[in-house]
Amino acid sequence: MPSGQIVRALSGFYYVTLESGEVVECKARGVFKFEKKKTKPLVGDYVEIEIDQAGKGWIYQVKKRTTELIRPAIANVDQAIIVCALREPDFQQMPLDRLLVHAERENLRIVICLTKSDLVEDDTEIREIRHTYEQAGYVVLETSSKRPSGIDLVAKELQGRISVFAGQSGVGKSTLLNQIMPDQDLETGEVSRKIGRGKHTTRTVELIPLPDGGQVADTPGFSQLSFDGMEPEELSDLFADFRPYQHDCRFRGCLHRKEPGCAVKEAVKDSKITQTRYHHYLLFLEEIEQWQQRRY
Ligand SMILES: Nc1nc2c(ncn2[C@@H]2O[C@H](COP(=O)(O)OP(=O)(O)O)[C@@H](O)[C@H]2O)c(=O)[nH]1
Ligand SMILES: [Mg+2]
Ligand SMILES: [Zn+2]
Repeated sequence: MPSGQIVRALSGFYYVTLESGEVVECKARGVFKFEKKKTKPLVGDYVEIEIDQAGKGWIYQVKKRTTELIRPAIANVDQAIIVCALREPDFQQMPLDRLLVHAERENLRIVICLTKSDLVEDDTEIREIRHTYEQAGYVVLETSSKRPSGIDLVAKELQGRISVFAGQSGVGKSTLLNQIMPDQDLETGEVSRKIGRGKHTTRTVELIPLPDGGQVADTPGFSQLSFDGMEPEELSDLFADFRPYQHDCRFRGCLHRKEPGCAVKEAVKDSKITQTRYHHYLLFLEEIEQWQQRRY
């Protein structure tokens, strides 16, 4: 019984790459159960298939997933490359911080990739961004697809891992991937100058094998970024720069807001956590509480 990995899903068909490298078009035999919930096969799933007498492929078993993303629907991803443009559109910290929370929640390794560095003249801003996120422990890379520069650094981080690219439309994800994998020729979109946003050009979820091992998914990545279902107490653990301090607060379950003896607020005062990161934490906390109020 051949086993392989689903690398693409389209209109009820799953494309499974076997160990031999052959790709078989399959359908799923019903639904599968993991941890008591029913589930459909996902791109990224390791599966066992059967080829019937008519030559049709059937998925009959899906192996346990290490990770499971919902939007994009993809299994077994190890790493998120969070892509932010420095210009066109201008760098904004809030969407980055939001993506970080979601990637942390999925337990993914995280790399921050700052694109379009060719459009930045003064690198003060880049230094500040680096300072904030390297302090939090993240790998921060700068790239330009125009020069080009930094592309090899991204390629190195991708080696041997299954990565998903996350980031707003128009930041340069597909352009970057095209430079890493020139024979893929993914569709890219011109940024509309009027609205300053890119077109939605990337649609299907597909895992693309890398020349030096590993795979990437060219998808819009974490497209629904609500905090629905999250608990307020979970949030500070998803801010990597809060982690060294959050257990030193005077009160257990401290939400680092107005509580006395808060080690996180102390770290903000000492510039070990930036004001902006702390401010975004407070905003997200409020958002989570609002979600909860709506639920109960
Ligand atoms: N100046 C500059 N433009 C870039 C760079 N990377 C991408 N772009 C442009 O940004 C636009 C959106 O790129 P695309 O890869 O489609 O973004 P995606 O939506 O994130 O996949 C395109 O017009 C690209 O030519 C870069 O490094 N420098
Ligand atoms: Mg794209
Ligand atoms: Zn605290």
